[in-house]
Amino acid sequence: MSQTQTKPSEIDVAVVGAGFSGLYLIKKLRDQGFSFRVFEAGSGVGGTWYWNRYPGARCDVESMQYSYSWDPELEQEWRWSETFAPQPEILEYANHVADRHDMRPHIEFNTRVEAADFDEATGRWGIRTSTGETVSARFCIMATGCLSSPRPPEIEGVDSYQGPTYHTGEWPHEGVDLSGKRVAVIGTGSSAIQAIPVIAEQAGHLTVFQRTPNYSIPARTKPMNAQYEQEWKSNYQERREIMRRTAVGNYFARADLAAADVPPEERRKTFESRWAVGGTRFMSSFNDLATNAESNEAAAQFVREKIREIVKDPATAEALIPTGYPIGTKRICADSHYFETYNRDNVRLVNIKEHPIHRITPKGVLAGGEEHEFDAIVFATGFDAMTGTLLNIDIKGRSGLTLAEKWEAGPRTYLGLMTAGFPNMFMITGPGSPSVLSNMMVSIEQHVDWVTDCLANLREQGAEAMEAGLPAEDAWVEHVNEMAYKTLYPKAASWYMGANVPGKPRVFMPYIGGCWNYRLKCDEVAAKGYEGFRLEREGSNAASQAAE
Ligand code: NA7
Repeated sequence: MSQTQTKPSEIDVAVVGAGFSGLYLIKKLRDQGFSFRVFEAGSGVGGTWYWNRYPGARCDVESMQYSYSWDPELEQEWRWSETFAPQPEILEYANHVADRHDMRPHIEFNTRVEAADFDEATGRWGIRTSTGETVSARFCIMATGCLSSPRPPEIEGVDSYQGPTYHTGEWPHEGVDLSGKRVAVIGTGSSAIQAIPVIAEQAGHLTVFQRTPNYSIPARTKPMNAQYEQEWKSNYQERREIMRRTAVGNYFARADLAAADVPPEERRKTFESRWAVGGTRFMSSFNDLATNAESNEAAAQFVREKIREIVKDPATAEALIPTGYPIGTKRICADSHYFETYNRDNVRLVNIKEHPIHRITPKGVLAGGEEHEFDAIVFATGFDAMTGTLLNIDIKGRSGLTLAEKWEAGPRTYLGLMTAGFPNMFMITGPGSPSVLSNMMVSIEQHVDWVTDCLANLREQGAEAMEAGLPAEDAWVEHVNEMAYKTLYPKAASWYMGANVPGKPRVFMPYIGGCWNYRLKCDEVAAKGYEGFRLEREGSNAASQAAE
């Protein structure tokens, strides 16, 4: 008997996705006594950590900081093996949480939500799934993740290739044996930078096709030190609170000095010490690296020198040097021996800006007039980030307006939580919220808490519907934009800007104003009776603007 036959088709809340957002939603909605169902396209929990099983995948947030704060016992019991957890361990953690809290009965696996249709007459969402069922839900919560629609390579001839191809974001669960093989990796973003050193060790020969060189800092992951772990475990709640009060949701020392205010030798010393510690915190060496072009260039120059020191072949080193965009404005990478990998005899870099890929052939890749033959091709070509997954669902709001129509010129949300015209549809870490610019665990918990408190509040006051008001949404979109353009971020053709997808509007999608400021704003809005949202009370069709 299928799971769905025993489930109600009328529920309070439909949740889309069983990653870390979906799992925490289960905990909260169950505690609050809502009826709900969770739909998950994969066969297991974990979201991004379920799909991204490519060799070398690991988190760039320290493991002690990349976990839930809502289970204090688990926080003490769970043991991470390394300072930066590898993907299998994070997936194990997600599975453990699901089992420990008996969450699986709430989740329908292998079930993709294909459409969500708002019925104005009933004020309910019709959620149509890939099993053919349509569920009626008062509320719909999109816990669909920010990097969950892998982008296939738009390269001519892909289908003609006769060997196996793999996308890092859809890596086979059974693993891939690349030993002794001639392998191509196309792309040099975070995924490729993590995968390349591991693939190089297995493969007979590896060729990397690079379009844009990337800045990367050594992660310097190491086995978990018992004393360090204990320090965290003895101070967890206090440190979690400190994390919430930061701009990016991480616990580490931030400089309150501007690079512009210190002499070059001192800058260098600081960069050296951050490089030695490792990880993306390098970008917090000074407080002006994201805003001051000269300071940023000093940091970029430092990393370029490191690349030249590490990579022995000068021509390869030069090809790997990132130029033309400020450091950190494409997501900064954290690697384990990435640049060193180019010193191996079995690794070759092809700079496709100089030797463009003409097409993929039955045997391999034709680039710069040369045909490279491969036994396997790995596409590390990224994602249709932040909006791709939402827009792949046929979402229709009031008057049949589709989300794709509404977001034609880029995503428009109020606080990244809701979008006007789509009542009762919430997004977890949606565009217009700090999301990918922060420790996702911190942002996920903040959003799930805010949304579920909101649902409880609506229930208490007998409100049936809530919707982002257009004026508040317009003001928020303007604010998100204004904040982004105070920084150097819009200068890069990044996935933050939608620039990696041809035809996608160029809009800086996440909110860069900082996690803590953002949280204060969300809390203030709630405290003012959901200021800027429109609430509809029971028995009344008239929407009322929440108290100013
Ligand atoms: P990214 O960061 O979007 O990287 C994708 C890479 O693939 C990047 O180097 C692209 O070059 C390259 N790319 C994309 N399409 C092509 C084609 N057609 N030909 C050649 N090269 C191409 O994705 P990741 O998966 O690495 O990382 C995504 C996020 O996941 C990451 O930031 C972490 O937050 C986790 P480009 O730079 O566009 O020139």
